[in-house]
Amino acid sequence: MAVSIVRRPVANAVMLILTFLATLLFHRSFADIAAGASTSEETPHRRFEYKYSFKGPHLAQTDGSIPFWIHTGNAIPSADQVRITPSLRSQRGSVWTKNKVNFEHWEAEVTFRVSGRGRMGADGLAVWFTTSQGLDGPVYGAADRWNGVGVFFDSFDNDGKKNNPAIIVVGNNGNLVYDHQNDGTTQALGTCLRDFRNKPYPVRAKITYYKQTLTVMINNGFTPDKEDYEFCTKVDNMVIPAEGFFGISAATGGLADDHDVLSFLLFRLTEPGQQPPPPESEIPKEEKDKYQEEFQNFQQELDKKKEEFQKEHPDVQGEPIEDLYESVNDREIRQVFEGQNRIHLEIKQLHRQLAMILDEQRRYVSVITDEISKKGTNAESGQVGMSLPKLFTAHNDNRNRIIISFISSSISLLTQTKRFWV
Ligand SMILES: [Ca+2]
Ligand SMILES: [Ca+2]
Repeated sequence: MAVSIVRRPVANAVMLILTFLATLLFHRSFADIAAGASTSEETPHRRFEYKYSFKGPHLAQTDGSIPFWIHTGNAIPSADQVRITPSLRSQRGSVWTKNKVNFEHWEAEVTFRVSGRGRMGADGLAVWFTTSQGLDGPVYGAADRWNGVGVFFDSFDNDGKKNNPAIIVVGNNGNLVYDHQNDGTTQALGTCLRDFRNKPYPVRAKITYYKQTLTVMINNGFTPDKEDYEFCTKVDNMVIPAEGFFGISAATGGLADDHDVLSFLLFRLTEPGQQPPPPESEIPKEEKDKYQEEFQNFQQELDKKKEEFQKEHPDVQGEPIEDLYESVNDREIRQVFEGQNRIHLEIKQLHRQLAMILDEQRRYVSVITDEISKKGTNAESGQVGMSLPKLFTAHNDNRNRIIISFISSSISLLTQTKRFWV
């Protein structure tokens, strides 16, 4: 089945709007009567599908494979992520579900990092739902002329329009050749500009296909809040193949980024009021035995490490072993954050001090100006100021003006500095 956008005639659109308004009015009055009616009626049922998902901390098995997934090209699975491409030139890699997914509605959550030392990176990362696994090819490391949909995280600005990094949705019925030179803009069904490279926290994409609408939500990786999603784009009336493989691919070019995927979680969505189908049948015995063995090995290894740890650190009791270690990425980010926090605190402190100095300087100026003006008035009225400080005698006037001018210019300088720090 091909991807297509259903175009409705204008008359239908008017009817739809009228129907929508009527429904809305009816719904409102109904809601008024049945106050407190649950909104959960509108929320689809969501079930996690482990056979089409992966995540750490034990993502890859000891033989380097990912349960229920295959990986190709330069992809390197490890315990807590899959490096789809390392940051080397001209790399391509991908991961694909072993089996086809045939859910009518679904939601995929992808957590990833695209990181590189360059101000610009390349080429990008793609999330796929296609009728066959695009194991290798020129479209972000996967095959061209795909049948299905691709959501592309395009880092490199091929057409030089300064509109990358960007996220675009491109559908294909198997005939389209991807327009790389224009960053796919001539074929995009939906797009949004988001800089997803080098973020302090992993970036998250939530791709939902529900009732023929594909929605892309993005968590831009600025906060640790996993649910901090923003709307990116939506494609209505989108028909995608009834069955397909999920995949993630990436490629580098002359410029290169690390493209790391920390997790891919798939959920089956079921319309409210409909019974979700029973979970899929048991996994084959062969695979089950393999996972069981893997699990036992892991358990033994863990017990051994716990024992060793407790022998070496008899004073640390009951602390989970995972919490005592951090990955290289975690450590780098923690160090950067600690450094930035210290700088931030220093700047705040400096800002406070500047504000105090400014305040004090302003008070001096106002006192001196007052005294001078008093002195001027006294001089005019012929009263020689016995009460004025010696500083303000006539021969000091010139010096006072110089002091005021000096303090005023300091104030102006300090104000500018303060603005700069803020
Ligand atoms: Ca591009
Ligand atoms: Ca571009």
